[in-house]
Amino acid sequence: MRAGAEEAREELVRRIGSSEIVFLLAGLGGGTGSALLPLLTRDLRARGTLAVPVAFLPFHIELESNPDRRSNALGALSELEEMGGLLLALSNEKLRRFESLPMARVLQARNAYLHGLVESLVDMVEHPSQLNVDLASLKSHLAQSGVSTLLLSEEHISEPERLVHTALTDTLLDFELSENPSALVHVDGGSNLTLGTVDRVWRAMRRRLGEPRRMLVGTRTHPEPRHVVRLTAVVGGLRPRSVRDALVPLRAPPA
Ligand SMILES: Nc1nc2c(ncn2[C@@H]2O[C@H](COP(=O)(O)OP(=O)(O)OP(=O)(O)O)[C@@H](O)[C@H]2O)c(=O)[nH]1
Ligand SMILES: [Mg+2]
Repeated sequence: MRAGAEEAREELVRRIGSSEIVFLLAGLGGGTGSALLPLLTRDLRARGTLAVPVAFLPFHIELESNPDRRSNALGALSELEEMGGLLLALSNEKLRRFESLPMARVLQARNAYLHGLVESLVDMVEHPSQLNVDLASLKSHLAQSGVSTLLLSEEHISEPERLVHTALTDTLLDFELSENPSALVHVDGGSNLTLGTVDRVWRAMRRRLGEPRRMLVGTRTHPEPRHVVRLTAVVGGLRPRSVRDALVPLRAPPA
C-alpha cells in the first residue's frame, strides 16, 4: 500500500500545481488515505505550500472490529503531529451526538462546517484588512506554534466573550490545549465593529488560554454594518498526541 501511495503522491503533487493553500482530506484507518495524508502534507510543505491535513477518524465500532484500523490511524496521526503545523482532526464518533437526525443531514452539516473553516482561512489571508494577517504572517506564526488547529465562531456583536467560548467549545474538531498555547485571532465584522469589541475578544482569548506569550491579532471590517462578528482563530501549541485520545474506543481493551 505504501508503494502505491508513493506513486500516487507524485501524480497528486503535480496536479495540485502551484496552489498556495491546499486542504487535504482523508479518512484515516484504511491503507491509502493513512499513507498518503502525511506524505502529501510533507511534500507540499517542503515546496512552501500551506498544506492543511484534514483527518477523519474512524467510528469506534470500526476500531473495535478491526485493530489494523486503529494502528493505521495512529501511525498517520503521529507522523502529522510530529510535523507540527495545522492539523484538523474530526472524529466520526463526534457525529453520534446527532444520531437521531437523518444521516444525510448530519453529513451535510459537517461538510458545511468544513467549508466554513476553509473559507474563513482563505478569506483571512487573501483580502488585505486593517490589521492584516497575510499568508506570510500566518506561515511564520504556524512555524513557531507546534501542532495547531483552526477554530471558527459567529456571535452577535454584543457578545465578544461568547464568541471565544463558542470557538473553543462548540467544535467538531479534536484537540487539547497544552500548557504553552499560542493564538492568532482574526475578527471580522461590519462597519460598526469597534476597537473595544476587538479588544474584548482578544482579552477573552488570552484569559481562556492562560495568558499565552505569543498572540497575533487581525481584523477586517466590511462597508455595511453587521450584527454578527466572526472569529477565525489558529490556536497552536496543542498537547502532543492529543488528537489520538479521540481514538480511544468506547470500551477500553484490558491493559
Ligand atoms: N467522514 C468520512 N469518513 C469516511 C468516508 N469514507 C470513509 N471514511 C472513514 O475513513 C476510514 C478509512 O476509509 P477506507 O476506505 O478504509 O480507507 P482508504 O484510505 O480508502 O484505504 P483502503 O481502502 O484500505 O485502500 C473509514 O474507516 C471511515 O471511518 C467519508 O466519505 N467521510
Ligand atoms: Mg477505501
